[in-house]
Amino acid sequence: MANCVSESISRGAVTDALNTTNSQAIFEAAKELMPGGVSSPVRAFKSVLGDPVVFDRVKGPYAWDLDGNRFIDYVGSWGPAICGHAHPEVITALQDALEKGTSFGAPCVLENQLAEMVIEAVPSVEMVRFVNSGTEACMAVLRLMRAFTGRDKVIKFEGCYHGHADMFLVKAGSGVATLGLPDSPGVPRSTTSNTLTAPYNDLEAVKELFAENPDAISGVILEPVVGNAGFITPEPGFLEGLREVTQENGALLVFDEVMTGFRISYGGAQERFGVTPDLTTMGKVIGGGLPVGAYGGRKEIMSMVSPSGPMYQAGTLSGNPLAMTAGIKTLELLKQEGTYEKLDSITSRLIEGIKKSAKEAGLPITGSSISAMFGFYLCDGPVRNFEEAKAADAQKFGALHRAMLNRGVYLAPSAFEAGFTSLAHSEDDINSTLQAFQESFAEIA
Ligand code: HOZ
Repeated sequence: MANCVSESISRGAVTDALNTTNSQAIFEAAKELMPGGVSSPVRAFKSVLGDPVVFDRVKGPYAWDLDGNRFIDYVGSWGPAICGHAHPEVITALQDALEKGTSFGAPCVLENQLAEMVIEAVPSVEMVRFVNSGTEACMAVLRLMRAFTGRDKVIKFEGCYHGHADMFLVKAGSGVATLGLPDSPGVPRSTTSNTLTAPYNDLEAVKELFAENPDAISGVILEPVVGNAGFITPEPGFLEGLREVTQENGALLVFDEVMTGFRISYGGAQERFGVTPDLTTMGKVIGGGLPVGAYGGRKEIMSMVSPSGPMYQAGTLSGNPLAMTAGIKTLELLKQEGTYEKLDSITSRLIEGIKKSAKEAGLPITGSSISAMFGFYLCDGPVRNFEEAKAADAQKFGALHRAMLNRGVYLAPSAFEAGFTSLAHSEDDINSTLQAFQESFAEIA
C-alpha cells in the first residue's frame, strides 16, 4: 500500500486548526456499521492525513460539516455538482416532480426529454439507454462491445477507472489506485484474462496488442481525459490514433465520459477534441446530483440492446423521474451562453495560481485544467500516464490536503482524483482558495 499514508505519515508541520468533534464521533460510529465507515472507499481519507469530515449540508460551491465548518468544495460530489450544489432551479424542478411520485418503473416523458438532450449534445450518440450509475453504464457497454463484435477481449488503460465491474479491476485508477491495491480479490482470473492493458498515451502499445490478438479484441475503452489517476490529458494524435487503429481492426472505440461528459464541454471530450467514438458512457453531470448513468452510440450498435435486440440489460429504477428531472434541469442550465468560457476561465486561473504558489514555496509541481476539471501532481512532470503519476509525492499531498482542509478548502482526498469546479465558484472563492494554497504550500514545504 505505497500510497496509503494516513496511518504512518508524520503530521510534520501541519497543525490541526479545525474543530471536528462531531465528525469524529460520527465517523467512529460509522466504522462499526459500514466497512471503513463509508459507502465508497476514497471518501474515508485513507491516503491523506486525518479522518474525514462528515458533511451536514451543501449549497453552491460550499459544504458544511457537522461541526459547522464551511469548506469551498472542489469535489462537487465527485462531479455532478457542475452548476453548484443544490441549485435553486434544480431543487424547484425536483419539488414539482416529487408531487408526481418518486418512481414509476414505466415509460415516462422525462426519459424522452433527457434522451433528446443527450443525443443532440453528444456527437457519437444516436440512441441512449439510462441506468443508475457510471459503473452500471460501463458494465453494460462492455457487454455490448462483445455482443456487437462477437469478440471477448477489451483494451483498457493503466490508471483509467471504469467502475468496479470485474473485468475493469485491472490496473484501475480511483480508489484502487488511492489504496495502492494491485487488483481485487474476488475477481476471477478467467474474467480478467480478457482484459488487456496499455499505458495511457501509448499508441504503439495498443497497436502491438491488436497485432498479438488478431480478430479477438472487441474494442478499446478509455477516459478521453483521465480523471481517475489525477488529471492526465491526451497527447496530440492519441485519440485520433485510437480511432484509426480500432477502425482498421474491426473493433469499437468507447469513450468513458462519466467524468468528462457535459464537463469538458457541453458535448464532452469527443466534441472538444473532435474525435467521435462508437459508444459513450456517461454519468455524474447528467444526473444533476441524483443517481444516473447512461450509455449510447450508433443506432446500429444500440439496437442490439434488449428489447430491441438480444443483449440483456435492465434496471428497476432506471429512467427514474426524479433523476431525469435533475438531469434535464442541469443540462438546461449548462446550455446557457458563456457557461464553458466561465468554467474555463476560473479553472485555469485556479490551476495557474496553484502552480505559482508551489513553485514559490520551492516545491515541484505539474498540473493543468480543461474547462471545469483540473489536477496537479507534486513532481516535476510531465505526467503522461499512470506510472508517471505514481512518481508524485504522495506523503506531501497528504499533508497538503490537511493543510487546505484546515483553511476551509475541501480537495479530493486522493492524489489520484481530478478536481472539479462549478458555475457557483466565484472569483472571491478562487482568491480565497489560492490564498489557502499559498499558506499551505509554505507550511508543508
Ligand atoms: N469513484 C468515484 C470517484 N472517481 C467516487 C469516489 C467516492 O465516492 O469515494
